[in-house]
Amino acid sequence: MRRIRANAIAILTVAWILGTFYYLWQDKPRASPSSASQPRAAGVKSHLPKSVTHPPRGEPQGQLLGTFDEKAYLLGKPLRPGDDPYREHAFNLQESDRLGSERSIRDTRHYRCASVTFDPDLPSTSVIITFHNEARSTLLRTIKSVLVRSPAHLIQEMILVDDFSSDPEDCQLLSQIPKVHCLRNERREGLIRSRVRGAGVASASILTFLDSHCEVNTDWLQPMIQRVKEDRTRVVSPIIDVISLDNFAYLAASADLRGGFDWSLHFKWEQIPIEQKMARNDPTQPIRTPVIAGGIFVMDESWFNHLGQYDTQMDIWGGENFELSFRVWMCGGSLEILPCSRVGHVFRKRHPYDFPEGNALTYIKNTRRAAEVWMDEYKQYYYAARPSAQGKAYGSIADRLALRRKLNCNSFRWYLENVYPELRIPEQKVTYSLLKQGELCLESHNSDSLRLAECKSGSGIPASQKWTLMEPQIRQQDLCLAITAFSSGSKVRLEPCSPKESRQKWKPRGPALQHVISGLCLDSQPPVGPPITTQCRPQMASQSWEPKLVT
Ligand code: LR7
Ligand code: MN
Repeated sequence: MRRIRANAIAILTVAWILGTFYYLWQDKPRASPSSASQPRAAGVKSHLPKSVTHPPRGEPQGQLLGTFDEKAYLLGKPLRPGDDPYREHAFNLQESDRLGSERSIRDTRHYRCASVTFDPDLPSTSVIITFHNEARSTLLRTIKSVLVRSPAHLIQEMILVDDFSSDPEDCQLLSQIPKVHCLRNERREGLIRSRVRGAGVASASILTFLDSHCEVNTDWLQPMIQRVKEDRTRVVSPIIDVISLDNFAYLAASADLRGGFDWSLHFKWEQIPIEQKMARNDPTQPIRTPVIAGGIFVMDESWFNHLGQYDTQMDIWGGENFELSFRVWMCGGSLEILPCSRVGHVFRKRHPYDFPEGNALTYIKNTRRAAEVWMDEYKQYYYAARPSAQGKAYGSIADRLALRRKLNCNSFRWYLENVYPELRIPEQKVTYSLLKQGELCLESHNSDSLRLAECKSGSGIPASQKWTLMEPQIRQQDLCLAITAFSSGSKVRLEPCSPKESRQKWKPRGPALQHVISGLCLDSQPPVGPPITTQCRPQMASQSWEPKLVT
């Protein structure tokens, strides 16, 4: 009897110690963020690949892949001895091939995620994966992880969009797997148009986008479908774990990160603001994010179409995640990261594929389109951070501006105030100048009218003589110089600045100031009366406005 009691106590003690360790390990503080595009892995040991694999839940292995011959597929493209394993894919192909089509990975979620429950009647999803020359082993592992780690009834289909890879069989053969369909582009389109094509044939009411080198983790799908089912305007993504590009170890990413960016439109992971972090008493709750990384997210299909899918004039890679993120927030939706959903992704240091127009030009074209359509007057900070973007071609944005009007979206200012107040607005180096004509200066009076008056100097310069020349605007605080009619002789006055107002757009022409659309110049004739616009004759004294910087 005593022996039994002693044993029971011993067992309980061991269980208690193990439990405490498990708890501490799960709740341990996470590592600080990295500013690179790869999230810093949390302070846990990597899960090095093992040879053991769990049998897929509910589905016998054979039925899962149908007639697909996995061995033949993988052996069809072996890495030849002596070849650089990083050359073709910018990750270690040898390691990826060694892992084969499936492996077990550590469940990296917070332990409390395991007890979260979901509606029994969640809608199913179409999974869309676009790829250009993906390695067979990573692509197959992506697909198989979805089939193995998702409840079968939630996967309506998987749509592969082969973006004109060199070998059409990479995709074709995979369509022997039940539920897997393959579309092939007849020319290289880039991931944006490829995703739109995939979404176009999707039959489920919810779309799930994945990169072609992912491994989804335990119960990754249900939290995302649940949130979108409750509110179709939510666009949700998982925490993106890190699959090492060298040894393919699966590493847990920090759960305290969200998506952010700087003014050059460079994506980065950043810490959740401290107040939000303090308020988080439930680690299973969603994290609001200003932008998503872009590759892995779930979105209601009708909401995707209503919001205008993607900007299909963006090419190859880059920028579409900003365009989508701004659009979702500004047009009535929201973006979330769901900590109970985890998907691993192979982060790379370089693009393994070519950009027909060059990498830099393509990124500029795409981000310029996002900035021009969505960033209003704040686009000036984008140009200031990326001066090389100025003057580069970006095509017509008329359709996207029309879409923005039709959807009646909020301003970028609203987005900054409500969604991303942490984004620091660069200090404006405002320089003032007088606009001199001989001894006289252009001056405002009675708030909106103009006249010429004797120039003041030194500390005696009144605000009414100080102008800010921010092409195309000529400003005094929030008021802008504007014509009142497009014909010669138009009165010129001050009115509240509006970035789209063409009556407020000017450019220098020699010593004269020319109104951009009418082509007329600011003229002080009649001599003492208020200035008007007349035919440009920049040599004329009455059209000459000499800027003189003042402090
Ligand atoms: O021409 C192309 N055609 C394609 O189909 C170029 C690429 N692709 C495919 C490619 O095979 C891959 O499946 O598009 C996908 C994304 O390309 P990657 O994996 O080379 O780029 P990435 O991982 O750096 O991509 C991140 O940023 C992109 C910006 O355009 C997209 O939004 C990607 O989806 C996005 N990936 C993720 O968000 C996963 C997490 C990484 C981060 C941060
Ligand atoms: Mn990727």
